[in-house]
Amino acid sequence: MKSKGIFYSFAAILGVVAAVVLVNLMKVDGPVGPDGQKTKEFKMLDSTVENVMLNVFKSPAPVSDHGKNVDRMIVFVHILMAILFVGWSLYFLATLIKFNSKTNPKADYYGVRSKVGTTVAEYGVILVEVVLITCFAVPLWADVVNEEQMEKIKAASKEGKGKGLELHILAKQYDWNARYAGNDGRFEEQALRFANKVDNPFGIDPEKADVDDVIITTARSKDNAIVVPWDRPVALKMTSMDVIHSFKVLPLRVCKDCIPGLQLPIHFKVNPDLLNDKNGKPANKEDDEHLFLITCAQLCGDGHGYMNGYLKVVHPNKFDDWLETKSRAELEKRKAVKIKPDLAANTSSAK
Ligand SMILES: [Cu+2]
Repeated sequence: MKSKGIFYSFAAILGVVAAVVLVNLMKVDGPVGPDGQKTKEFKMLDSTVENVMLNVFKSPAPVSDHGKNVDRMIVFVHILMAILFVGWSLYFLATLIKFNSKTNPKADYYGVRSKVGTTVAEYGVILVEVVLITCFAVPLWADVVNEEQMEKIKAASKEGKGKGLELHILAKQYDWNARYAGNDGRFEEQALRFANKVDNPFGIDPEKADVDDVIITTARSKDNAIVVPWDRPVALKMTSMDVIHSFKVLPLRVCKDCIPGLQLPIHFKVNPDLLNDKNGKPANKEDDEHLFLITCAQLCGDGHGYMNGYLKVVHPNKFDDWLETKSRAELEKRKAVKIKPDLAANTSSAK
């Protein structure tokens, strides 16, 4: 009996390993990734995945490099859940009919004797779930929150050579705020004593004149959107000022919790080849712009449903111009504010 158990356990482990290896063998060479190395991707079933996402789930097409991987996970999990729903429903109905009180007036302590069918079903579900987790979910998660990649993007953002962008996202009831390092490539230090929800959510010293961080507060209007470039890796560092929110931009396939006290990472790259206009034609020329809605994916209070914002995706050159102008304007604005009290003092002393 004991050796039989060991044999089954061994066979189960071997089966799982074989399934994982077989699924991974289906991978073919994909496009070059942000680290300059060729990625591996699953081509099989991709047209089905795309079809289900666009036509059944009515989702917008993904525009980020990792978007396809997220779609695969969504579709595969839904297919598994649909099979389980139908399977368990049929099993439930069969049980109701087979073991009704007319044919079985007395309850049977032992129940079903043969367990082959249910055992095969249960181990089949475990096998599929292990394949989903190891072949799709874990690699995807490791890819979008890859620490090494995050550090590379941050370093590139600091150098300011246009190879990466580090962007800080701050959620609060009920809007989205963002901060860029500005022309000096350096994020100004934050202090809790300066932070307030009205005009200084990031807690920058209001007395400091040499700060050129670009801050977008309440990205609620299209003219005040959070701007990112396409074809450039973007590393987000996200947190919240009050309760848990979740930053979600559906076409980017980015959805990540913003939790008070934590700085959570996620990175993405918008693929210009996936950017189309409303008629499905490529829209990645220098003057093209794409406006995506930011929504909150965590119930965060009575204004949760209205917690929307805008994210604008533009050509990298346009982005560089925008950031430079904004950063310069921010510096000048701060200097002007810093000068004002002195002017006022001079005026009052002249009186
Ligand atoms: Cu919310």
